[in-house]
Amino acid sequence: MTRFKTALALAAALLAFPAFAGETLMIQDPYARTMGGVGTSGAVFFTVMNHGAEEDRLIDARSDVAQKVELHTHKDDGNGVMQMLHVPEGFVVPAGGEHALARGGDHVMLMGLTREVADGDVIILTLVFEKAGEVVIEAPVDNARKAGMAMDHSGHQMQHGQTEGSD
Ligand SMILES: [Cu+2]
Repeated sequence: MTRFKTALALAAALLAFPAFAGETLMIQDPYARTMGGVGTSGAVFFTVMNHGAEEDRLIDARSDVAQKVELHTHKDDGNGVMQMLHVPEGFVVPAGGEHALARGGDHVMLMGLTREVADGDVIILTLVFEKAGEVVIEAPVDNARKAGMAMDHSGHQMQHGQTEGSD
């Protein structure tokens, strides 16, 4: 393997254990943040990519790591204060598109942790989609992670066509 190809293979391997559901939905880059202790709360973030021809909808999430798991979003209350709201109808993932759960926006809320969860621990979460059904994901706890640090796939694209003589 050339060094370049090795680097590409490594980059591909680092693309955060994508979970497949009937080959139409892909859960990209899941991670969680928690307060840590039993009874405290946490949140899980990821991007759902929909490779299907029909839209789907994330309608529920379950995990034994918390007493209650809800789909939440953040909304400005009009006075510049961000409030968290439960979104029982869930989040639409458009056909051929994606929906990102991210800091300051939509997220899976973990309320009342049933055990202590620290950095590096992995939270098992079952996502329920209207059409694709249940998808189980593993979200590593990463409290040090900064917002907006999602993997940039564009750099990957840019390298195509430049493989000649790159070594
Ligand atoms: Cu929340």
